[in-house]
Amino acid sequence: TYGITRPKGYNVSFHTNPEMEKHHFGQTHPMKPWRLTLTKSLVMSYGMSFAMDNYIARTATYEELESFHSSDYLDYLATTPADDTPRDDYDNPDRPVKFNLGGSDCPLFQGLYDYCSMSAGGSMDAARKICSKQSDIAIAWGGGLHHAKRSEASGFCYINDIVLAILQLLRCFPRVLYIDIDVHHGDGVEEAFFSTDRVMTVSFHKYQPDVFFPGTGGLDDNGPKSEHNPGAHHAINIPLNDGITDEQYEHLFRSVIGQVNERFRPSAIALQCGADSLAGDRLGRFNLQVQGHAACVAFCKKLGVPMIIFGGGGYTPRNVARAWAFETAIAIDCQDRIDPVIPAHTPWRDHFQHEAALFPTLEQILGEPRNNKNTAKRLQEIVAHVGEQLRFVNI
Ligand code: TV1
Ligand code: CA
Ligand code: ZN
Repeated sequence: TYGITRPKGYNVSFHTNPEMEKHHFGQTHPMKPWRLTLTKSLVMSYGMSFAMDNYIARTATYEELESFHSSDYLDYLATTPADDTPRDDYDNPDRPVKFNLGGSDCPLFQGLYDYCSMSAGGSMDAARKICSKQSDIAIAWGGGLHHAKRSEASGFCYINDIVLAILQLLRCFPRVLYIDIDVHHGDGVEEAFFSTDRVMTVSFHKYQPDVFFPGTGGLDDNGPKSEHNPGAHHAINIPLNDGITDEQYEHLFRSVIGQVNERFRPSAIALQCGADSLAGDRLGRFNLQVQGHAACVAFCKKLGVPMIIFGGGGYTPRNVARAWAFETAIAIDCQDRIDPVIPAHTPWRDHFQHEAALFPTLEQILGEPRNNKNTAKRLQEIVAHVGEQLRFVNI
């Protein structure tokens, strides 16, 4: 291995469930749970596991899921056949679409309920390790499913593991900052905490209503401004155009999160690291490299508050794995000690054969660059708007 040792003075935990990775949304569906297998194979072959506490995630119980979701919805979700049931028992095209379950984005597949409970279990375990102070950073790459609503599936998300994890954090921390760098708007998490001032949500995303999913998250959407809503001004949205670069994104992230941190003083951070904001993503439209994406993780870590790191979107599996493995390295502070060449014994190594090197080198670019439609002027306006919103936030 690379002589990777435990970071000094703090503890990182890594929450996975190998059973989760075996599920399929369908042949052509962009969400590929096996990207988690690729990620873990990199993390393990670099020897990073020795520097963390590794846990197999529990499956979340029905009662735990009920802390956010309605029982009507959960009961319907639970009618999907278990992992060991033969396929044609449920694959019925005449089945009505209820709770947005069964369409092309959120298909009903075999073992769906188990898959959801595993994703949620990992995120809730991560939250509990943070609450008990056994971990300072807890990593749950199988979570981050930010679109799920109380009684509705949406955008490949069925159970909102992030909301469930933040509800756990709120038992032990006065204020939680949620940050979302997935290319899509974190609408489900934002909505769940619309009426509390104990959670501030900040999502960076591509914004182009009627064209790009989910179409919400404009600059002026800062939470319902009804008269007695303590949650007003506690939703921050950073709407972006195609092709944003590392340089612009990092600058924006530092300015926005720097200001938010000063004003809101979070006692814990929940960071959704959707990797569909990387260049070359099958669904995303940005030009971020692993460096730019990972710089967000490094910046949050430096704020020095306990943090959960979730996965999320990410539809070019080899890039997802590279980013999440590198971000795991940042969590344990070994990113400078890792050889850029992929270890020969890495399982699934073939998936990375097109890369000269695994870890970021300067000349290494992910995907064809997209035309950059973000002007410096617009990005300045965004930072100024965030400053104005934060003047309403008093802790
Ligand atoms: C099956 C097969 C489903 C191929 C879905 C892309 C597919 C998409 C598919 C797809 C696809 C979306 C919409 C349109 C809403 C619909 C995990 C009015 C090639 C967190 C979810 C994006 C992103 C949903 C999830 C979006 C996340 N884009 N091929 N579906 N209808 N849905 O636009 O934020 O990353 O695209
Ligand atoms: Ca986002
Ligand atoms: Zn996404």
